[in-house]
Amino acid sequence: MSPARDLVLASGNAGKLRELEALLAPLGYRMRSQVEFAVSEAAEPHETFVENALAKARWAAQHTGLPALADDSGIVVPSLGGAPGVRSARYAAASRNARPSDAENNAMLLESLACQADRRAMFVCVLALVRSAGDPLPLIAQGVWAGQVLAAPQGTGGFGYDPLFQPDGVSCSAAELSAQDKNRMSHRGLAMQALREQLAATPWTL
Ligand code: ITT
Repeated sequence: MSPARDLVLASGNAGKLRELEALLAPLGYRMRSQVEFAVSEAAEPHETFVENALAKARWAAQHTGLPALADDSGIVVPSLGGAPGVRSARYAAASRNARPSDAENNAMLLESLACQADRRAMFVCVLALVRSAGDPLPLIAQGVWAGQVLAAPQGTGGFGYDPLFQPDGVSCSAAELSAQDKNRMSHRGLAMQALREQLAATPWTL
């Protein structure tokens, strides 16, 4: 049996890390958080999820010398022109360096939608996997989970905007789903499934 390969998870978000670890467990990597290596937060200056995911993966690979997986994700609301989008983590930020709480971001989203009849939304996740900081062929996978923004938060599970998101075909919020059900349906679960297919198809493994 080959020894487990180390893979750095390029995220400081505890909710994401929990979900990614469960989704990656069957792949047999030894997962190491970038926090273990004291990697600082990467800059996320880009307007697209894919560019930010790649920037975060490269940053973690550069600072650890290991293959790295990053997740850039957020909630996209078409009637708000795509906001909060790539700025989901900092939607309610009063200043450039502020990191609002999930409750503050949720309150801001409800306020933004107060006069909108169209509450359709989608969670988006882009995963970027690099074998090294200079990898010329990163693996990129995307998942989209469609639903609606609820009128008030519901449930205590998950993280981020989960209490406000009712997925299509489900009669509760994402925060009321079990961790297993969320991972099976979610943007992150779908992106991971696509990434697994790419990993299985590439002759250039980690
Ligand atoms: P890292 O960059 O360190 O991974 P982050 O929280 O800054 O952590 P993002 O820039 O990708 O990550 O922002 C993602 C935000 O989108 C996150 O903070 C949540 O507010 C929201 N989000 C993403 N996935 C979510 C999910 O599954 N459920 C609820 N909210 C989610």
